[in-house]
Amino acid sequence: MKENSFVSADDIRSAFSAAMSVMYREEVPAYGTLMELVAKVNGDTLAADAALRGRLEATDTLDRISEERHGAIRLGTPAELSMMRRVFAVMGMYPVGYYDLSTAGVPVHSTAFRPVGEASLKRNPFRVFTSLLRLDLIADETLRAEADAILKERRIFTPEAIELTEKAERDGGLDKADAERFVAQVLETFRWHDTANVSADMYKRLHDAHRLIADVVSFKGPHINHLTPRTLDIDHVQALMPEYGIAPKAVVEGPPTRNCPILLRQTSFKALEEAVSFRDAEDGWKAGSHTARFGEIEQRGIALTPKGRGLYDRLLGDSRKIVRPAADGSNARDYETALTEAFKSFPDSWAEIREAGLGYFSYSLTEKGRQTKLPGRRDLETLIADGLVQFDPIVYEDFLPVSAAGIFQSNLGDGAQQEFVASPNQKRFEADLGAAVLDEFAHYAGIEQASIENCLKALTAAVAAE
Ligand code: OOG
Ligand code: NI
Repeated sequence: MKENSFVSADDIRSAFSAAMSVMYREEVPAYGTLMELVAKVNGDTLAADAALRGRLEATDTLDRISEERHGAIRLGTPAELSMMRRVFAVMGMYPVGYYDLSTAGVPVHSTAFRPVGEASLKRNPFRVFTSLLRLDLIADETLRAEADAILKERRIFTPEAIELTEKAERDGGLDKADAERFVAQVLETFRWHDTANVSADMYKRLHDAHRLIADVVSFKGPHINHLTPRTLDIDHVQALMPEYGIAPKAVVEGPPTRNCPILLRQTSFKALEEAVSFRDAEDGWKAGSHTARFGEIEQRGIALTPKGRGLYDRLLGDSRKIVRPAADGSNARDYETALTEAFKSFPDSWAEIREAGLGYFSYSLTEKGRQTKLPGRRDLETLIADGLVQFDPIVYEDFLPVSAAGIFQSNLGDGAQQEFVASPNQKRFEADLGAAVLDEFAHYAGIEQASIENCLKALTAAVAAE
């Protein structure tokens, strides 16, 4: 096969996220409503803020501003996870970061499959937050063995999806016809099934162990449980949700509203109760319901260094010691006040954030810098002070475990909180995945360092070129 006939991984990912969006809007009409609300608020925000519009025009693709940025699935077995890794690789999505949710009472650990290069992120940043169920955290040994046996029986990938993944691995890509088939076949894995794999009795036992265990074990596949478009004003969308007939979760997860946005803010509408059928003894079906699927929105800010992240975690912890957000929203205002108060000690200008070493920045030459030739290397701070080099925040492309736990919890039904013996287990996760996850901090540090090197090289290369 001619190499130049391959569709790029970025294009396959874009086609996949578009197809998933269409499918999910059909499956969950409230999600379509959320998309409309997001598009409207983004439009209003841009109309009211010419400076923001100008900035986004320069750095983003404005017509795709309201598109999905991520989704999430929950897998049941190591084999499912490692196959999923190979499928996502065909779409240019690689595992970044390790998230242990057991500390927050959710029996899973996770990674985010996402594009990593700047060009790929710009083309389409779609990621999938992918969790693996921790059966080892089910205390009841009989139930654990039963759940394991049920999961081992199911096949979440169509034979054609597996064949096409193998073909892409063998040949180094897929041509147009194969790429289209690949997207359609992989979409099947994410589809909702309203007929369960188990009896109503088994569902109840799994559900009693943890609602999430029931969600993973009871169905034929890892239905996409939410999609998440980008909003330019998360507080506004959160406030407007009720008017649009959708019930928001109690509080926005992550940092408070700030001048200089940091990390990631996210909120969701609560998962819907949906009709499902369970198997009964006579090979018939018994009516029931299941709650799993919702819609979310996100707004991203600067990626923080380990020092910045440490400060973020501490301040978030401090505010939650004062007010723990209740699931029913009764103390939402108090929580917001405590959060805003706590984050007053997090610098709120790019210059201060940079000087304190709290965030990652991308450095580039100013107009003056482009016209300057230097005889030798000078240190970065002098170049900035002399107006030769400027800096822009690097956007955080990953997730936050405390926020993720909040999103999980609000969608598992209020009051479903359970305690587990916390045991982070990255090595085991990576063995199950069949690969190491990329370290997010090292990744951002690498982008920052490369931008500094480019500036220094360009400034001295000007002399060499004389
Ligand atoms: C995943 C929740 C995590 C996020 O945005 O933090 C997540 C799930 O509910 O399966 O998507
Ligand atoms: Ni999410």
